[in-house]
Amino acid sequence: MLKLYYWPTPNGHKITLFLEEAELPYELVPVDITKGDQFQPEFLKISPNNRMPALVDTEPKVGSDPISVFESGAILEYLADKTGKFLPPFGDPKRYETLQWLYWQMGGLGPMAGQNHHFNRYAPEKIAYAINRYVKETARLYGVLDKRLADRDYVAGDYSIADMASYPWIVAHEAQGQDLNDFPNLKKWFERIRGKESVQRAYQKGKSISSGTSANMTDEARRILFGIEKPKTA
Ligand SMILES: N[C@@H](CCC(=O)N[C@@H](CS)C(=O)NCC(=O)O)C(=O)O
Repeated sequence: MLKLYYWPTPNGHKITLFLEEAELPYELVPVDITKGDQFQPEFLKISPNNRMPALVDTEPKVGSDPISVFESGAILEYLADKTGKFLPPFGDPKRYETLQWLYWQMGGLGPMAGQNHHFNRYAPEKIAYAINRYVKETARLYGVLDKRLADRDYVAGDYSIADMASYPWIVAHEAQGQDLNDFPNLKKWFERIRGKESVQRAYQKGKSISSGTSANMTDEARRILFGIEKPKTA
């Protein structure tokens, strides 16, 4: 059985996109990061960085001990290798084309768009320099993806883990201060992926776990996630 430790955020959605597209059976284990579940000792044993998603495979292909994996990019790669889907095999040049875009997302688009969300939505003060920095950097990265998609339907040829990693971060484009009309190839790609039934199912699964949006985060959640203390009332 595949147990996915999950909360419906962009990094969580990446993995349900894979599981739904591959039609694999899995169990969702909610990790409510707004309540501090990510700091529970049992969870830290499989995800020492106190972040979700994390995956436990109780029936690995090799050996009999369960395998646990944290970091969404590593989880996507694990699932691709386990199933032989959405990532070409070892030695195939297409594998490295796919992986370079996966790591581009992990090291670039994800962290930059994450900081964009933070300074635009959650930071207790609106710091113009930080907001501009991350909105501009997000726009630059959207531009890179747009250019890449000029002559192909998906980031690395066929629909792959590289697309699954980037798509959830484009979903929140408005909150990131981006207009998809400025990125026509990216917009077509976005609509192509949004139209997939597996993608609809993945996002529905997310809603069944939590319908809350990050826009209405409580003060307690801000404290847990960002160490932001409740503003003192006079
Ligand atoms: N690089 C990690 C990032 C994971 C991550 O940042 N997860 C967030 C939610 S999107 C989280 O669990 N946050 C909990 C916390 O900050 O305490 C990955 O891609 O898996």
